[in-house]
Amino acid sequence: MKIFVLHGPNLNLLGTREPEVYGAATLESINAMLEEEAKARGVELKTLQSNSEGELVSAIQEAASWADAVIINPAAYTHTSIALRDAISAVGTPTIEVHLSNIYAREEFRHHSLISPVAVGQVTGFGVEGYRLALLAALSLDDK
Ligand code: CA2
Repeated sequence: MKIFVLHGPNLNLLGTREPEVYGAATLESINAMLEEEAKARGVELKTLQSNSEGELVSAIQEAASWADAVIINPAAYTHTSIALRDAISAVGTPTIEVHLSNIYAREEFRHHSLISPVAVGQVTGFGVEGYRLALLAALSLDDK
């Protein structure tokens, strides 16, 4: 099984700013944890972070030719990007949405996700652990 992990805008800042909201882990450490989990389970994993909506759309399109599942934290694009939603919907690769924080316990504008209607499911509010849960959820798709 091959899994693509996509991190959206500003997530490259993890561990350097706002640790009270997003925790102390860096993006590098999250990716390393995921690589380790994937290796232990015999799964291939590729990760990408981009601040650019277009780059994320292109990455989703390109991954359709090789990825069995996508794990995405679309960050602020969760709440704004019809382009990302359309890409996920168009390619049909099973996609799991992840958020470090509980978006429903935060500002009103974060309560609505344009991505969740086209995702298999959403993990929100469990910090870094949410990525591990998403990986397990992606693996479980193989049994479906
Ligand atoms: O909780 C999440 O994972 C979010 O996707 C994070 C986004 C936010 O816009 C979503 O509503 C919820 C923001 C990512 C910004 O990441 C930063 C990391 C460190 C310092 C500042 C921003």
